[in-house]
Amino acid sequence: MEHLKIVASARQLPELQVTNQELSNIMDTSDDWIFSRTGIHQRQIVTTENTSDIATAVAKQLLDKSGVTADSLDFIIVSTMSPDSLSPSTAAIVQGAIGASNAFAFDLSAACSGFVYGLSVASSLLSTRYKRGLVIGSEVLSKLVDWQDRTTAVLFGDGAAGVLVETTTENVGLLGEQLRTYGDKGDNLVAGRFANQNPFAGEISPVDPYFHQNGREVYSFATREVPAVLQTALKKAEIAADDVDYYLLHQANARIVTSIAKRFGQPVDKFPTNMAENGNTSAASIGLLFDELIESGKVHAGQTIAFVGFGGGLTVGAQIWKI
Ligand code: 4VN
Repeated sequence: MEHLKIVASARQLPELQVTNQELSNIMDTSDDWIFSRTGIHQRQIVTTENTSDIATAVAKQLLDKSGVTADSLDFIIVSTMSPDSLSPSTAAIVQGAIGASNAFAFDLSAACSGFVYGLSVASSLLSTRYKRGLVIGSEVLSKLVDWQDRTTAVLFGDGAAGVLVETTTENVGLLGEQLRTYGDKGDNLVAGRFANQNPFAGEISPVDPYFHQNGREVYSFATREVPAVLQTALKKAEIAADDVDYYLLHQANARIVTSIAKRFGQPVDKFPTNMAENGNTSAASIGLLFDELIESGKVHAGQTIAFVGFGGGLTVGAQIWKI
């Protein structure tokens, strides 16, 4: 039987690092205020790149690391809530930039769950007629942030990360998953509401390009929903919570990760974090964390790893992988 293998991972962060201290020079905030509430010390912010640029850098690294050619790719999925444009999709721009002439490409919009939802779609594609593809989370959230709003501007960072996945006969793969969407709660995390300027349009409200969240609601959604969804994913995978080596959660907030670990009854050191350095990078965060841990050798082949995304939609998704 054919299985699914993560062949390579890669990440790309913009060069400019912006510390909490530096933010406190441009808005009324402080390192202590930000760090105590979120676990974030700094983030990377683009100066010239767009979402497709950092995604393309990840795609090129993935090809280099796995030693495959661009024309051998069957598909490219870019999960993002901050695309360059609605058309062309960010994935299509990446496909053109790397010359993946045999690949179809499309963006996936699932906010902070984008990486997990993207891997789910990839696994379905690979179980039918395709053999190899890229799943990349790429975000330039600094475009969506209201820089006058000190309650949200301090939370986010820009970045991209992804994996090359292909079919294999090795005994690895996606063992189980649970994806859920709660559209009735969607107003708790919004961004990118355009106006309709057509001559027949009445007023469409609310119109607002910027990111807004009801932090308290999203926080309690995450701490309640993630343990439940994770439990179901484990059950489907027929794996005990103790047998998972690491739980790689969306890096929204250090306190959320800690309370999920406690509620789930697993040691906090199985829940590594990197929001201190990267801030919240939405669809890029799990891939960034995965690639850092692969690079350090902490995560390696043979382990059982959980990927857990949660956020805008509201969406949540958990996957159990043998890598
Ligand atoms: C998922 C989550 C969040 C999120 C929610 C709340 C929150 C991030 C609320 C309390 C506040 C500090 C910040 Cl759980 C965001 C996304 C979007 O990627 C996804 N921070 N906080 C405080 O004052 O303590």
